[in-house]
Amino acid sequence: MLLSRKSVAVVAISGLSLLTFRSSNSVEALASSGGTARQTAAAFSRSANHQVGSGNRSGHISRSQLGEKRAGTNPFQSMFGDMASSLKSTLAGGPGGSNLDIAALDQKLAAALAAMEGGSTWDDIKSDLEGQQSSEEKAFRSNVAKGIGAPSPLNKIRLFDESNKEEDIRVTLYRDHASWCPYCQKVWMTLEEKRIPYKVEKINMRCYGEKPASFNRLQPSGAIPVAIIDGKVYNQSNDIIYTLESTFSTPAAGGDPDKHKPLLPPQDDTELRMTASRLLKLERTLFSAWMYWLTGSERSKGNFINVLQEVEKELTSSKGGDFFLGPDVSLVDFMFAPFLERTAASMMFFKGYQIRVAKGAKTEYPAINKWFDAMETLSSYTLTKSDYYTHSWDLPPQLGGCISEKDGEPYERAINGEKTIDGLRGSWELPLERDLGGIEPDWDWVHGGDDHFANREAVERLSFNSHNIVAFAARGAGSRGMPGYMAPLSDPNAKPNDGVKGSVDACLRIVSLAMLNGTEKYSDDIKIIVNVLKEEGGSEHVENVIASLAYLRDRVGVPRDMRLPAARTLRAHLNWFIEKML
Ligand SMILES: N[C@@H](CCC(=O)N[C@@H](CS)C(=O)NCC(=O)O)C(=O)O
Repeated sequence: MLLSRKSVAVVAISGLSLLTFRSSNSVEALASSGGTARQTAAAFSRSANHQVGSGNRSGHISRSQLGEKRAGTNPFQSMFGDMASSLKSTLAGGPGGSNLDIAALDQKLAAALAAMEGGSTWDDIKSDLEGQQSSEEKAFRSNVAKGIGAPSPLNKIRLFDESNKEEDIRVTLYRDHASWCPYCQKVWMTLEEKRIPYKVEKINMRCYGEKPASFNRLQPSGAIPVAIIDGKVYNQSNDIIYTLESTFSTPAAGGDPDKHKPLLPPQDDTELRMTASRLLKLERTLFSAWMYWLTGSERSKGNFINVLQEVEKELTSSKGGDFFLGPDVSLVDFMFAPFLERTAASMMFFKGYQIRVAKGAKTEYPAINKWFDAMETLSSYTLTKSDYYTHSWDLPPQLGGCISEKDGEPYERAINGEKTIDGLRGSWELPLERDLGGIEPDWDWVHGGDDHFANREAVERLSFNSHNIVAFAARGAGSRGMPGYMAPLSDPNAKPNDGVKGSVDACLRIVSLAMLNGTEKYSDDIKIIVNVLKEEGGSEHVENVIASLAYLRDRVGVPRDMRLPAARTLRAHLNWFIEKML
């Protein structure tokens, strides 16, 4: 039985459509764009050896250690660990193993599903969903394909509105598949905020895959982002951003006032331009201070706090608004955003140091909190925004490891879905605590008074691509791929366990229906399905189904697959089903 317990190497999912990642050799750390930070990043770069099996260098955590660590904190693992013996003894023996008649089991499942009131095929689920969706939600896929309406990480093309034509697009952005790269994020936000039409090419980071030869020819270092603007290749994020700013800086007369809006103060506002340039230096200083503490010891904490307080001071003195340069968002905010976001997530998880708090909670950083609130009013930001869980698992493979301190442990458990901060129950358990118990305030920006939107978003992603998602989840009970990858949640070469697919499909249908109509409504149906799984499948099969659901749950990435509230509700509903099988 292959649980993800030891083999945390698995594959990431893109828009819950499967990617085929390939092997990786080494990777640069989150390199910086200049000054002290460049030296810092280069040092991290050297310490980051992303070959699988590489040892523990400079105190960094090796990939296998990361795997162990994930195993130790994995909510399923702890649940399973606690209950493994009872699972074995209470499950009806059943045929199990290689004698299992999968066709007969799948037939029984199909009969049980067919008997469900209201229908339970994926088509039934889609029409149920459609009956609940707003007109904007209904238009989601067609808008994504056309590149209009609300932005999505799934966009391959972005026109904003139908007045822009595909043949007139002047910019192609190469950014990473998993939406992990902070340098890509700042370019992505700039394009969105300035409403510059663009195309997207998605490229693997080395910690989870290989890059196509065509990309390596364009960018021999392999680093992302790269952009082609009016036929010219730019391969540094800041060069891309400044070229976008200078090339697309005049708002169209009489048209959309945000189109090509300037994101830097006018030339003649020397004072504000000087402030901007001081702040850009501060951003790199913060980056260095963050890197030193994150990948090092508590000795670097004092310096980090000093720099963060300086950022707080700058934001407090910003005139007339909550952004760095006042009431309007600027490039300064976009330079800070990817790093402040990762800083808030990683300092909580690895160090137990809280920067972002829930609304109304006490904080030493009120201006930074207001800045986050202001950023979350922008679709250009919320589009690209990740969650603490995703960051906590994407940073170590990019950096060659992060160092955990004892104070971080309760937060790490909560972010990993293991236990709420009060330790009383699972943090990925229904009903979900708001703001992850005050650790990760992240609901208001998508709430809009409609709490159910997150469930609909998760069901949309599952039902649109259910076939591939089932196959993906079945890797949790399959075999690990060779070669492996530095990113502990990625393994493009993993093989699914075909025998589990029919059962996983059945579970995901119930999970989707429960997200649409409430778990209560399915309390009898879930018993029937679980009974079939246990009686026809036996204990080994049930373990495989559990492993598959847990595998999927742990690999829902934000923003790549869905927004945070949707990811949280999906993770919790998968746990709801898992618990019923234990
Ligand atoms: N100075 C570059 C840094 C870019 C960079 O370090 N990118 C990283 C990802 S965050 C990269 O592409 N690393 C190689 C890889 O992961 O494949 C810029 O500002 O664009």
